[in-house]
Amino acid sequence: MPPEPVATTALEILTRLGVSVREGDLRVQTPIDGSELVSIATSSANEIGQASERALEAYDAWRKVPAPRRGELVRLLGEELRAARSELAALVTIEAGKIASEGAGEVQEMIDICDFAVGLSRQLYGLTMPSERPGHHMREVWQPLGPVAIISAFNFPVAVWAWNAAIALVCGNPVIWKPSEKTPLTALATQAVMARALARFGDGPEHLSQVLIGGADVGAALAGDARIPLVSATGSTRMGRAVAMSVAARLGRSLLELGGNNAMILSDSADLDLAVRAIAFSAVGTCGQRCTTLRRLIVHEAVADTLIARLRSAYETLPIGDPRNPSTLVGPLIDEAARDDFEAAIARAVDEGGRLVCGGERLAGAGAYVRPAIIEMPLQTDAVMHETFAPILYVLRFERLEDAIAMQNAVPQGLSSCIFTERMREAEAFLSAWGSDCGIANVNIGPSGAEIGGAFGGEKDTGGGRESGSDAWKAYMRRQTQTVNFSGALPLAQGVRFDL
Ligand code: UN1
Repeated sequence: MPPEPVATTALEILTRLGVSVREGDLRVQTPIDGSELVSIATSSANEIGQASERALEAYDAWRKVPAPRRGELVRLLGEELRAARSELAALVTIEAGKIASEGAGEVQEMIDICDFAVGLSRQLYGLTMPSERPGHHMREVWQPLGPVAIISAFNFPVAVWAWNAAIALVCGNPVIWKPSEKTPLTALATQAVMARALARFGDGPEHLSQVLIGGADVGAALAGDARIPLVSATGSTRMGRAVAMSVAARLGRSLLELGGNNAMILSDSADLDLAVRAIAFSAVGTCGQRCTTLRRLIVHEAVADTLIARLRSAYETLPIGDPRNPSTLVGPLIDEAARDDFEAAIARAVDEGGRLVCGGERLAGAGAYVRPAIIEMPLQTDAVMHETFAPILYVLRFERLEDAIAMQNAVPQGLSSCIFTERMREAEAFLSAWGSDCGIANVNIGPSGAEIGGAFGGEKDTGGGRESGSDAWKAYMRRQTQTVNFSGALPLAQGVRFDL
């Protein structure tokens, strides 16, 4: 019996999750075979304008709800996500083309951040400061901020929303989500899961969590809307720059998580067994479509030939194909345009003096499947400086660690980085103030697959924002310094006298 068409499964999952799809002009296709799943309606200009107004109304009520009670909503969201885990994961695989285990991992990431945010709802701590004036006290209180717009990319179609939404909600802020126009179905499914949590919660305000479907125009409208104090955007540097300029023009706040060009420095002391596994996962996992994907391997001359040979044989046996098949490790690229970019980047790198070690071909048949490529480069040419969202690994050689670190920092992006070494001095130099200039720096771990507990983001063209764990929540709140006088007198700070 032939397998069921992908669209049938997708629609079945949506029905099971209680999502009713409004038909329209936006063609949603599955990267599994490039076929159309459904055509859905985009949000009208009127709906986009209304969303901020509605979010402001929700904000008015939500900020009055005690933070631990707000945490209860996020706890319920975590429960509902656990219940919908397999459906949502399967939909991520169908719509974004992630292999089954990564689809499940993405939903797990949502659950993890919910758990984190529930705890956080009782820990939105501010400092107290000693006042210089007698009978006064000073303290810092973190207040809700207002509606938060979340612009997310196709490659983490649901987890990135959760990083932002779970935190924003406990901080007292409603959320408006613009998912990638390539992955609206997973967003609608997540919104249905959220609706269940809200129904169980009972008295949450309407429109606390909204979704707008559409392209760059929707993002631009949100970025320019002064009713939205924070816009959190994930995607390309080009998109982020446009959002940042529009938000800055109205003196709003933006939180940007943009392109990466992540490197691994591999010392001659490195454990090669470990390194080969880490390289494979971080360079070809998600078909090279993570912002944290390993794109540059900076390897010590003494081990370069051995390592390249080992990588070549590991790449030769990579199971590439239908991401629903449990033995597949490399699924498809998101679409044909991404495959064109992959091929163009390889041609450019070869033109700039690169030697194609392996891969780079397209696979026959439906869907944008490719063989991940390894290219040895003489130096960091334009192709290497540029983030191509596809599985291309550029290999560069070094002799002195200082040169490797300089090379690793010489690109415009600054998201994630790592070193493989068994030498403490090398590891610590890499982690020092004159080491990696990225937001993430790892030792003996690849650059991708971060846990939610840390602050996630990077510097330079990556945008400078931090999401997810640690104290990233502070970006979603308004810091207020409060001074209270209980002295009965009116002493002025700095000893200033102003006696009437
Ligand atoms: C992204 O690709 O936009 O560290 C986010 C990782 C994931 C998040 C990636 N936890 O690879």
